[in-house]
Amino acid sequence: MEKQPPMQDQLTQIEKRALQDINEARDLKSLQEAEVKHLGRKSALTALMSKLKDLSPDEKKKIGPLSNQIKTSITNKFEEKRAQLETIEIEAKLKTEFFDITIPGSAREIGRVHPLAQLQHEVENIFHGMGFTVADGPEIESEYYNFEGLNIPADHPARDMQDTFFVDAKHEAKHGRLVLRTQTSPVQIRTMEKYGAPLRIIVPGRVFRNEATDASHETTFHQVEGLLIDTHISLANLKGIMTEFLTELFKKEVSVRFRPGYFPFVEPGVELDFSCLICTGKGCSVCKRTGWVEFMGAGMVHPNVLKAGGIDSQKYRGWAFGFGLERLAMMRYGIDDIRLFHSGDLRFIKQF
Ligand code: FA5
Repeated sequence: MEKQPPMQDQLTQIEKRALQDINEARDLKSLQEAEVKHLGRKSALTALMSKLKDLSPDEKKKIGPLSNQIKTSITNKFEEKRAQLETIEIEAKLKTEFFDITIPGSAREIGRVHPLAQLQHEVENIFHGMGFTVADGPEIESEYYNFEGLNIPADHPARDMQDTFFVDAKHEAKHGRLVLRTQTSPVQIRTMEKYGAPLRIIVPGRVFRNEATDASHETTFHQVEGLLIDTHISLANLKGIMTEFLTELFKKEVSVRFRPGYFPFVEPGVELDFSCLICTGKGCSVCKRTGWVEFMGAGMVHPNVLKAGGIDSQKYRGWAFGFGLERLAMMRYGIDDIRLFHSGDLRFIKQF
């Protein structure tokens, strides 16, 4: 049988081979294999240590601690190398994998309510608090509801006041041609037909006019219609309601005034102005030095309109109004161009 070198030399050899394998291991898998080979149950080191018990006490004293020291040293080297390889493998993975956990997350943008919608909700809340119901109607409307029912016959010059988009549909509506509604007033007749009197509604909604656009005119904009029908109603009620509404909206004392105005569906018709909030009535560029801001058209509902809505004009009276939501938002937020609202420009929208 071949004579074994002394145990001390065997241990030095074992350590040398183990360190060489550790050095050469290029990945965690080969390192793991080397670890089994050099520290596992079938390793030369384990075999050698199992023979320690057969040694003489003197040799045991020498070889025992030495073998433990070598085992610890090899174990530590494996640990060191494992840590190194793990770092290398993670870095390699991060380079090739799609998901890099070290990149800071991209914040999710939170949307916000459009300024017109915000204002519309406020308007609805205030009127709701005064007993008004929110109603709506179709944006594609018949000529009857948009004009005739509102006391504007086909040959009436008032048709020219609201340039109209006609819908090129083959199907003829029951009440004349189809139009994009030019105002929210057709909903007056629709709600009268549906609910009768008494009635207390507001109608916020989109309307369309075939007009050239500029800083204060859009082809698509929003109106808020108001209609109150009951037995003892006068313009004094309208003045009170609008003073309350504007004071609540602007959180400031606001007064209103009437001027004569013409709309075929009201008699008498008025224009309602409110006191300028910028100069509180003294006169500034916003109110064109008048101290008053033009706000809306209104008036007592014409008996022909009550009749069209199926309401007894001998028993009931009422008033109606209509204002532009964009123009109100412009005053409220100091916006100088109406075209910004529908521009889709996020720099504008994000300011609200
Ligand atoms: C009307 O549309 C009437 N239906 C209002 C009314 C209702 C009167 C009930 C009496 C009784 P007018 O055309 O003035 O009226 O429009 C009402 C408001 O819509 C205006 O005061 C203005 O604020 C807004 N407006 C009108 N045209 C445009 C436009 N091209 N762009 C933006 N806003 C507009």
